[in-house]
Amino acid sequence: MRYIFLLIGFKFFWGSCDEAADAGKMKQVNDGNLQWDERGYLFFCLCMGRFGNQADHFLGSLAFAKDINRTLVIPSWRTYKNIRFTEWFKLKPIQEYHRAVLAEDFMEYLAPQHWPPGNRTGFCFSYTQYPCEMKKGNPFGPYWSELGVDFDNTVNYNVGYSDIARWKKEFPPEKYPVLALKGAPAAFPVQEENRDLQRYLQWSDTIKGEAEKYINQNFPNQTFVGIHLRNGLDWENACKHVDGSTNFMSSPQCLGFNGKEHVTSKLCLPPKEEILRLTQKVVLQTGAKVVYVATDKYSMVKELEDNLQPQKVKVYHQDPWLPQIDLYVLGQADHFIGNCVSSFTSFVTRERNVHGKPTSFWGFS
Ligand SMILES: Nc1nc2c(ncn2[C@@H]2O[C@H](COP(=O)(O)OP(=O)(O)OP(=O)(O)O)[C@@H](O)[C@H]2O)c(=O)[nH]1
Ligand SMILES: *[C@@H]1O[C@H](CO)[C@@H](O)[C@H](O)[C@H]1NC(C)=O
Ligand SMILES: *[C@@H]1O[C@H](CO)[C@@H](O)[C@H](O)[C@H]1NC(C)=O
Ligand SMILES: *[C@@H]1O[C@H](CO)[C@@H](O)[C@H](O)[C@H]1NC(C)=O
Repeated sequence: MRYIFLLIGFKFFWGSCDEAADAGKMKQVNDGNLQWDERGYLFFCLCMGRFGNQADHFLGSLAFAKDINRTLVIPSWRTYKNIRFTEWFKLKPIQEYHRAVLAEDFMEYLAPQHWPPGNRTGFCFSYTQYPCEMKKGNPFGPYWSELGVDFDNTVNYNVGYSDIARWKKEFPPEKYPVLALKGAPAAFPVQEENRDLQRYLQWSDTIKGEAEKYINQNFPNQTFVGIHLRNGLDWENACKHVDGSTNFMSSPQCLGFNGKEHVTSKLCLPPKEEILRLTQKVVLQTGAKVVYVATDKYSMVKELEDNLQPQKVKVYHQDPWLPQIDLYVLGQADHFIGNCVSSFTSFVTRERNVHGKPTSFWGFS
């Protein structure tokens, strides 16, 4: 009975203020609409890396929440502060996949009664009895503090995230209503079988609106090639030692998940000639007159435009205030060329796969 009521509660709410919720302005529910779920909750911090890494972890954790049959407390994204999930993505598609509630709403409407201060247990993955310090370091401390969480005691676990039976047995919801984990219960990079969960990450109207506005003001209705140039100093350093390894960061997205092919420095940090060559090849194939460049550092606009003069191509680069706007535009391109090692690229690749759009990678054929 209780669960039926819960479903009706959500449904009613979706109908009534979905658009406002998408804009991230309105609360997910009004008090009283959100019912406690006796099947328990999964709560954690997306505390590793920047957005690309966090998105990988988010998808694996979403699958895990469903597997252990607990409601997902959707973590805030982490920049230098917590970002409510709905600022960037819609809530409803996630809930179509699995029961979920925003972390901010969980804290406001459910925690005071059902997970009160004084009764909050944190869980750390550990093989030994290493102290479980939930809030030690950045972003762990700020993440929980911004949500108003302090921990009263801790538990160490060494159960793998694929061992669902053991999770259910060792951590039943009757005994542990809220599993608050220090890190995300997921692999990096996201496992092959979870890549398709990307379909439930649908851009908020705010991100969509801003990115579409840029497209419409600059190259409306035109065929365009989107490219991702990951070439900042941190990346140059990361790529120095890749030669010979079979698995490096997000490289399985092009090399495959069984780790047979080798990562090369050309794949990780493609030389300029490779960028000019492949972009021109794709421009000729698609007949595009527009190339859109997203980068963390150097956009190569002049070099690209000079090289594409015979094709009369115009090159755009906006350096948006939010990286998510670049991600959106790259997702819309008629063809995308990305960096196979980058999880930022991987986000775009997965989204494009969901919609059957083609992707190529620098230094890879
Ligand atoms: N706007 C914009 N920012 C980018 C671009 N490429 C990288 N960045 C920034 O750099 C960050 C890179 O970190 P991740 O998103 O985790 O992706 P990654 O390429 O796997 O990099 P590492 O995590 O550093 O290994 C992104 O989140 C952005 O903040 C880009 O094309 N455009
Ligand atoms: C989830 O838990 C509920 C309550 O224990 C149970 O009835 C239901 O079958 C479970 N669902 C799955 C998919 O395990
Ligand atoms: C407090 O925690 C214990 C064990 O973790 C749990 O059994 C109990 O239901 C919790 N009480 C409340 C009010 O959350
Ligand atoms: C782009 O195409 C749409 C529909 O095909 C049309 O409504 C719109 O006016 C076009 N925009 C421009 C700027 O040409």
